[in-house]
Parts: sequence; C-alpha cells; structure tokens
Amino acid sequence: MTTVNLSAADRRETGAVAAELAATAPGLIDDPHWVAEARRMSCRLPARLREATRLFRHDPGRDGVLIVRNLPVDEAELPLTPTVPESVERTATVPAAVAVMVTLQIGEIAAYRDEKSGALVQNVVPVPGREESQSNAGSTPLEMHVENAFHPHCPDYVGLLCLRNDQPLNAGTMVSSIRTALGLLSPGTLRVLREERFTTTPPPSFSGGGPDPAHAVLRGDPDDPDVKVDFHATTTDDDEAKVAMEALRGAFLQAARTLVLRPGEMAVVDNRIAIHGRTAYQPKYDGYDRWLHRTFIHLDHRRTRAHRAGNGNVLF
Ligand SMILES: O=C(O)CCC(=O)C(=O)O
Ligand SMILES: [Fe+2]
Repeated sequence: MTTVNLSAADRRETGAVAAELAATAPGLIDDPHWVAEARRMSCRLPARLREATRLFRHDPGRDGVLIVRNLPVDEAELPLTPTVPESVERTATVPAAVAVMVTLQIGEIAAYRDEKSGALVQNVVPVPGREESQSNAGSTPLEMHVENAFHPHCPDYVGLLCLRNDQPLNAGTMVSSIRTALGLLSPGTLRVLREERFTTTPPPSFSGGGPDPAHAVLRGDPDDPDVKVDFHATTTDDDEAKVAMEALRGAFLQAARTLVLRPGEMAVVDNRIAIHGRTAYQPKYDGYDRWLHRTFIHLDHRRTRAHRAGNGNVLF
C-alpha cells in the first residue's frame, strides 16, 4: 500500500497552510471563491505530499490506495462527533481544509446534488437508529462497493480523512482491488463479469425513474480492468451471472485489507480499480465516536460539465 508519513516539519507546514485557508473568507467550504482559494493554496502543500499524489495519480499500485499519515488533525480541538443523519461539514475548519487541499492536489473535488445535499465535505459518522443501514451512517458490516457505482460519472477517487476513531479500535475501512483479486478468478467467471448482465440500483434519493441500464462488472484491459460493482446494490437475474458475482465477492474478500484509520490519516481509494466497505463496530453516541471527512475526486472536470450547473463542483 502506498504510504506517505509526513515528518513533523511537513505536518506543521500543512497545518499552517490549512489554518490560513480555514481563515479565508467566507470560511464556507461550498463557496466557489473558497474552493478557488483552496485549489491555489493546495500547491503550497509539502513537496513530498505533492510528489506522492502525483505518482499515485499515474499509478495507483496493486492496492489502489494511498495512505497519508500525520496530517494536522488535533483531536483535542475537535468538537463532539456529529450524530445527525446526512451530516456534512459546511464550515472551513482546519481538518476540512486539509481534506479539500489533498483532494485538489489529486484532481477536482466533486459532490452529487442528490447525496448529502451536495456538500463537498461529508461527515462519515454513526447515526442512532441507522445501525443496520447499508450506508456510512451504519455500524453493522457495510458491504464492499465502488462508490456511486450506479452513476455515469462516479468518482475516480474517494478520500477519507480520519478525525477520530472509535475506542477500542474496531471500525476498519476494508479495501480490496481488482488487480489483486483478478488472479483468484477463473477465465469462465471473468468472461461473464465482462458482459452487460448486471444492474446497479441508485439509492432512493437519486432515483431517475427510468430502468437501471445493464452494465459489465469488469471493463477495459482484460489483464488490468476497471471494476464497477456494489455488493449491496448490484444485481442480476441470471444464475450464471449470480455465481460469477459471488465468486468475485469471495475473491475481493480474500484479497481485502482492513485499514484502521487514526486521527490525521487519510486514505485515498482509486474507485476505478478498488472497492471499499467497513467492518462492524459499536458506536456509543457520546460525542466521541468515529468521524471521517469524505471527499470525491474527478480527474477530468471537463468531462462532467453537462452534469454540473454553472460550472460548479456539484453534479446532478
Ligand atoms: O466508514 C468507512 O470507513 C467507509 C464508509 C463508506 O463506504 C463511505 O463513506 O463511502
Ligand atoms: Fe463508500
């Protein structure tokens, strides 16, 4: 797994730029002027961090995950972990500024109008009453998935910055990549997965009304394909395709790694070749539960232009 450990000096430098960005008017993450400043200031992140994001963009490695450690997140300064449904971060705090700048060094930040009110930085927190839900508000196992697999412009990368983790450290982000899982699958299974025999249902908030288009689970170079699957939302009517999907799920589980993120650690998952999920844990709802900031990244902002009003960062 590609890992960058920031030195104490790098952490200080990142903290200084993030504090300056957090104090930049109007101090609201979703404001286009603030995003423009964040984009510009992200060029002042330490060289070793910019070097790592540049190399990761060129080659996500076998795991398709970049881990950045020792980012400036000061747990003692954090407010209580939010507990409300659909929680998002609107205020430009230091941790949010860090998440946005790392995001903007990889590509362009993106969000979806119909998800978490289109906020560019979203809170991944457990929500009382949603324990069993197959969403990031739940605390039972979250099935592995490509993020927004149903969307024609799903993110190229997903960023997850840890602000706080649960104690004892049970909650883990599971990641697995098709580059690792591919060798565990038979040629017959791979052939079926390359055919348009699968559909992925959007969450109710996104529903466009029409039937979900059939798609292949594996696409591109047979030896190094992209993957599009969500083991909760992708289905198929035919038995052969069901068996192939089960085999793929097994291979992904066999190849999976569990990342227990600590405060100040950010995982960037390449959403083309890697899938992710979450292990079960026990929230306490006492204000000190696990808390991540999530961002989405597109590499080619222009390609999504027809899906974005006013050339902003929110897709419909
Ligand atoms: O909680 C996690 O580690 C990941 C949850 C998730 O899949 C997401 O927020 O997209
Ligand atoms: Fe996810």
